[in-house]
Amino acid sequence: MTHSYPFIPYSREFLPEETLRLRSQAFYSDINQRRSVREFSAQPVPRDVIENLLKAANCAPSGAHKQPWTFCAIANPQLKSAIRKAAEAEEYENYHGRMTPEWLQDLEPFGTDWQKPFLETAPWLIVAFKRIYDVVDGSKRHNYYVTESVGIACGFLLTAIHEAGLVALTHTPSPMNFLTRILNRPENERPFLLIPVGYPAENTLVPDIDRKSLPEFTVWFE
Ligand code: IYR
Repeated sequence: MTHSYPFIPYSREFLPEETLRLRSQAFYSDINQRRSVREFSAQPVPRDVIENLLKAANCAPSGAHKQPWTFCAIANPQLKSAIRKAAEAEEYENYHGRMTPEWLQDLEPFGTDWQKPFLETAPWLIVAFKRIYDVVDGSKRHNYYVTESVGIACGFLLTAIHEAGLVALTHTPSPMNFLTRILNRPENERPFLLIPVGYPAENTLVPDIDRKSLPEFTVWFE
C-alpha cells in the first residue's frame, strides 16, 4: 500500500486483562452517571476548560481525517439572548402544531416545552457545525461521512464535559438555520447540535429513566 503520510510507530502502553476489566468497569460506572440537564446555574466556567473540552472533541476520528467540524463557543450574553429568542420562536411553532401528536406524546414524560431559559443561563453554548465541504486554494474539496464524523466528535465532547465534572444538554432546536445567521457562518457549514455547558442549577431534578439492559441492545456472534 502506498501512502504519502510518513508512518510512525503507534506507541501506547497495552494493559493486562485484569486492568482492562477494572478500567472498562470504572469508565462505565462513571459515564452511567451522565445525564442531560435542562436547568443550569449561571456559575461561570473558565475558557481554558472549554478549550480542553473542544480539543478532546477534535480527537474524534473522521472520514479521510478531514475533521469536518467547526465548534462555536459562545459566552457573550447578547448572542446567547439572540439565540434563545430565535430558538424559542421555532420551538413555539414546533410545540403548537409542527410536531406530530405521537412526538408530543413521546416528549410528555420529560416535561419539555418551547421555553429555553437555559440558552441564557448556561455560561457557555457550544454550537457544532458540520462542514459539508472545505474551500482549499479557492476550490471546493469534499468531506466524507460528515454526519458520522461530527456525531462522533460531539460524543467525545459530551463525554469530556461529563468527565470534567460539568453537565450538558444535546439540544436540537428545529430548524436550526437561525444559528448560521446569528453566528455569521459561511455557506459550507450547517448547524448540527447546540450544547449548553455548565453546572446544574441547585436542586435540579432529572427524569427517573432506565437504560436498556445489555441483551436488549446487543446481538452476539461468538
Ligand atoms: N427540540 C425540541 C423538542 C425535543 C425533541 C426531542 I426528540 C427531545 O428529546 C427533546 C426535545 C425541544 O428542544 O424542546
